[in-house]
Amino acid sequence: MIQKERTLSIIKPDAVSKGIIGAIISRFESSGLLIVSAKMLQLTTDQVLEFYNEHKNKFFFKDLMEFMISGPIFVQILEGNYAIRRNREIMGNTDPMKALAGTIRFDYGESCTKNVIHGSDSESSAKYEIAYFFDI
Ligand code: RTP
Ligand code: MG
Repeated sequence: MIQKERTLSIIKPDAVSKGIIGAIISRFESSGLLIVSAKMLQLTTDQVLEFYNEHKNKFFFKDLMEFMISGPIFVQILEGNYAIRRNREIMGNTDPMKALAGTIRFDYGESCTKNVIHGSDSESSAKYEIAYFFDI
């Protein structure tokens, strides 16, 4: 069955500063996920609070905030068959130590905070997050 979907992906500041944007994008493309729009930007504290609002009271939020404003990010819309689930599979577990071998976070992640990449986790979050960053 084919279910064409779009999802939001963010290459986080750790990955941008390591110069692995290209390596990560290659993994999307070789997994059948096409980049339909992309841009580089730096988040403000207000934007992190808005974007990660569900986590604002969690113990890790301060670290997440400091990390996400620490440098530029690369944001993209990915499109493909079951793109939301497929992207989460390619990313791997939030904790790189628990991620499966061959996933992006297993290969490049340093910690639960510095874990390289974000991906929408449901159809509703994909819709919200795409609209948050793009006018399409
Ligand atoms: P994301 O939203 O970034 O795609 O990651 P995720 O769904 O795998 O994980 P989530 O639970 O939504 O957490 C969002 C981000 O917060 C940081 N985090 N740190 N120190 C910790 O235990 C911890 N837990 C989460 C990570 O940067 C995570 O991606
Ligand atoms: Mg999440």
